[in-house]
Amino acid sequence: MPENTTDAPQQWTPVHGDPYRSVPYRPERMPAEESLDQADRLRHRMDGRRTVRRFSTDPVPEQVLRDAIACAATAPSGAHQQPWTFVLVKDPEVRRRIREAAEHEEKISYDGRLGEEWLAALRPLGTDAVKSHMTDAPGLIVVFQQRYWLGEDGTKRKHYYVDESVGIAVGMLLSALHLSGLSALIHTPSPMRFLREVLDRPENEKAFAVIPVGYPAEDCEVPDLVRKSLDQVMVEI
Ligand code: IYR
Repeated sequence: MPENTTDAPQQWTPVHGDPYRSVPYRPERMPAEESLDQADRLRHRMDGRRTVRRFSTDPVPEQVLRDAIACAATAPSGAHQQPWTFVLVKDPEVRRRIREAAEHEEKISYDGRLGEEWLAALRPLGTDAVKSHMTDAPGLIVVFQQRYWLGEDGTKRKHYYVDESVGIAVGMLLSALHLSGLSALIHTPSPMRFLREVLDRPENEKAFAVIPVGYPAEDCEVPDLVRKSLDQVMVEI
């Protein structure tokens, strides 16, 4: 890698910062005891996360949502292209329009588009086409993938590993929200084209997920699910 940008190839710009220059990275080494303790506590806190479909309308501190989005935006990404946009939807009218359009698509899906096998897999979750969480939950975050970079003059440049990058970022967002005391639902209305129109996003962006955020309703219940044990999901060789 060249040490400075002068003769560095620039073909995939724009970049943020100067990845051709390296800077020291010396995070303080955490003592093993503390590491074990942190990991064990984190594991249990994360295990307490549940997807919530019934939300209280109580407001959440908006800054928590911004901070969680800032956490998500620290995710690693292909070629550090950071191919994501997080839209924090506050306007109740816009939320109402998103709900209406999502319910329209979901109704078609639940009425048969998903197919019998998929509908059977969803049945135990009790989901249906009614998406009241989109207007009940006080926060709504819509995540878009930037499928490619689009310059102001219309120039397009390929983005790499977009699904992986945005998937990781959304995982970090859900973790940050949970660890900040909020509950969320990851919702993937399909097809999602309407979101680009309703939220007036550019042509290079494709909706990835709609995430209502808030506190569980007082009478909220969740399915009695059991997670796979570590033995079932991990192989050590
Ligand atoms: N997108 C639909 C259906 C749905 C699909 C899966 I996979 C789920 O885990 C839950 C729901 C909906 O949001 O209702």
